[in-house]
Amino acid sequence: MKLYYFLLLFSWGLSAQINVVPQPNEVRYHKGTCAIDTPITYLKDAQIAHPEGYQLLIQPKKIVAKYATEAGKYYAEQTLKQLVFQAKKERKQSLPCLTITDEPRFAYRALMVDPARHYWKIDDLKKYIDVMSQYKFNYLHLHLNDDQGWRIEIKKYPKLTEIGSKRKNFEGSKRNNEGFYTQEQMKELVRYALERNVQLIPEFDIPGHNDAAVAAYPFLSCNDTIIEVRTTAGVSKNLLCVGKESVYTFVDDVISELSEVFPCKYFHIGGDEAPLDKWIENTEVQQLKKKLQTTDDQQLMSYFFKRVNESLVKNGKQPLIWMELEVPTYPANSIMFLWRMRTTPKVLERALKDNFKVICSPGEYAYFDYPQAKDDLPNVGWMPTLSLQRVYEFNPAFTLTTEQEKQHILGVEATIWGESVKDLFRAFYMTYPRALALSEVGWTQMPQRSWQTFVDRLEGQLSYLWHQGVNYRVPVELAN
Ligand code: TNX
Repeated sequence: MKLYYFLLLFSWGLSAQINVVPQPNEVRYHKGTCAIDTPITYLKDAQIAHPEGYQLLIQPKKIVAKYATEAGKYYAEQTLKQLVFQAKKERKQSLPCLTITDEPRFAYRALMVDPARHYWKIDDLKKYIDVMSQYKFNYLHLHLNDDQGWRIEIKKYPKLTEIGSKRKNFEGSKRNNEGFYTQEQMKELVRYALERNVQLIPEFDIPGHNDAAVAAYPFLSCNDTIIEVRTTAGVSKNLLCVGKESVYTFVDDVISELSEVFPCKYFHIGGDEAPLDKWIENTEVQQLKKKLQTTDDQQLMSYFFKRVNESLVKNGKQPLIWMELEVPTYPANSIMFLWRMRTTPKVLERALKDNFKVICSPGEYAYFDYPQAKDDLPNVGWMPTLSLQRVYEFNPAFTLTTEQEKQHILGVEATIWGESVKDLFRAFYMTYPRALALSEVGWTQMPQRSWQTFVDRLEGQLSYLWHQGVNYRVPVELAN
């Protein structure tokens, strides 16, 4: 024990630890310091094997950033910016000499926002991207439609936005109940994000969560149901109808238009929380079941996604899906989201058996719409608490042991569901500091991760956010 303290003090005295989030995977400290206005030499270097990898060399008279692609260059800059901020905060004129050799643990590191539940202005999405990209997140998943709103222009179906983007007050609140993005605005946002190494992934959530689309075009539902855009949270039964050819034409049209707007190869098609009641009682669906020679209603979901996937493949896209364990099969090229609480072992077992890749977004670690402490916001009765420490403890490899098994994990994503996230101010509050922990979950190898050093770096990072005008929750429980 004593030796441990001695070593700790000794190493602290030798070189104060740098404060970078996510923690770089290799840091070697050298003697000496380097003035913070020293010019930077940028070197494209084929030796850097990982497309997002970089090397940052800080030497007494020069700073060199080496990278293989623009992504690596951007990340070298983000690391350096944090080092300079830390030095200035500590009122130092110099940086410690060191060599950082860094690359991500996972290829996919994402956040999801939900402008369907509460509309976000484009400028707010830009601000959100600015901040996340500093922490080396490389995908922003946009949940663009839900029962409570349709948010993207589709030229062939103008009522989606004329009708579907407006609703009465949501659970009594008057805030951000209306709005949508034109395709031109979204294309500009795509470019803006790419400059920060963030790819935008559209989500067209089907067949469930579609009250807004059905309100605009009743033919999309099984019984041509007349409804309004939903004004409460919860799960709706007005699914897009699996038994109508006109639905597949609609889906194909929407996918084709969105594929033009979003160049990313990934395309999220939802798949969550689809109660089949209205399918089961519909005569057209019953005929379809006969044709498919099945008595299992969930085979209808498999059939639906098989058809939808034809549109995706045609447009050069690969499906991302909120996996539901009761759905017997999904298209072979799908990437499945692990999201429901208490389903991790079963989803992993199926990933190994059916050989699909997984994005880990489990409720236990990655639902950032949940409060960060007991009695904190949002005060919604059913939500469990998701603390900063718990997010930090997340290891997306779970129980997988061999390298071959671990290959199934593509990465991580936190979801900021929008029912109680009414604006950017609240979204930042829910996201930070938990996204700092998640950035390390996605980027840093396990041996380099430590809750204790994360806590030590937290104050400096919160100050970095503060200087950018970013709202966050102060983790008061760590103050003792
Ligand atoms: C479930 S998670 C949903 C969302 C809600 C969320 C609230 C998922 C794929 N579906 O529609 O916003 O719970 O936590």
